[in-house]
Amino acid sequence: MMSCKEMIDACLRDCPWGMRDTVSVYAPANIALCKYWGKRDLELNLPVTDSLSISLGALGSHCTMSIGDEDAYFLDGVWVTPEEPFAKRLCSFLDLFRGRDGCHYRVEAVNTVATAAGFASSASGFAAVVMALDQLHGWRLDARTLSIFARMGSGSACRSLWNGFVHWYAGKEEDGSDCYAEPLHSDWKDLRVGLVSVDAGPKSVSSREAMNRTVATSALYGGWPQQVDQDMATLRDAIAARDFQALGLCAEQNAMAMHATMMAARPAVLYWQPATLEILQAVWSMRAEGVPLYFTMDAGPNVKVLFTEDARDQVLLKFPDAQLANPWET
Ligand code: 2P0
Repeated sequence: MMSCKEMIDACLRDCPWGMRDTVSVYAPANIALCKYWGKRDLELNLPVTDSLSISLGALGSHCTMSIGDEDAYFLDGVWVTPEEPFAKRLCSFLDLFRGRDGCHYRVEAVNTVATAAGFASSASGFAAVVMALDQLHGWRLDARTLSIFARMGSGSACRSLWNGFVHWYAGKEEDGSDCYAEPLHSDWKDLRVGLVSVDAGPKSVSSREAMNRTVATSALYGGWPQQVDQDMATLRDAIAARDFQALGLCAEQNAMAMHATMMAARPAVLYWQPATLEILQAVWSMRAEGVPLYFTMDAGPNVKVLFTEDARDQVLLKFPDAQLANPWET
């Protein structure tokens, strides 16, 4: 079994090793329409199944990175102490890249996605760090390799290198060399995502822990890979045909199926709060009244709604505090 470090060293063997002063990059956050839920390799973040996401355009992570005398990390303008979990996780990720001389990095990350509203995205953060490293050192890696590197920071980060729809292939190789994401060509410009916040607080169970516990203990996990195969095909067809009803319904059902697997874990993982359920029911009521609106949910109590631009006013009337994203906005 190959480690992250061995894989990265192999990819960088023939690359130049420059040292630009400072670089600034941006990566969008992404929301899965067909979820990544379960790993076949915990170190390399290799998933059990494919997944498919939509990016959040201008909602994501700006990252300014430079070479320094020692590591220093700032999140939304605030210095992050080395003891904080965020700093530890970022530091061990950067350890994979420091080169022979063991250089140090100053990282300033600013999230435009509402971190304080519980939408903090490790996906856009790790994607931005990988893009910044590539530019800082002048590696000029292809997008596939950048996606593989981002995946090692956080699985869903491999989908955060592009706008629009992105397909992450689970692959079959033990070293993960065929496990990367790719954009899906689509010109569906009026599609929108709204982030509806329920709880800004930290989660009681991390998504990583919830995923691993579900795979290890949930009697319902066995049916998940087959469901994903069907949903991936449905979503790809819906995107090709620009069939919003098919896309929305499939995304909604996929999210519910994922939550069902974790509720059957032992001990159970239940992220929903009373307000979460109220939002789901509000979406169903609006749909019954003829508004084409669907939801998806990740490992947390917040809800994401899917709609097209013509329903914008109705969405904002119902969810005035929703943060809206245009997946193709740069
Ligand atoms: C997703 N989630 O597809 C799924 C759906 C949450 C629910 O990817 O352990 O932070 O870093 O690979 O990417 C969140 O899990 O997990 C996630 P790691 P990650 O968006």
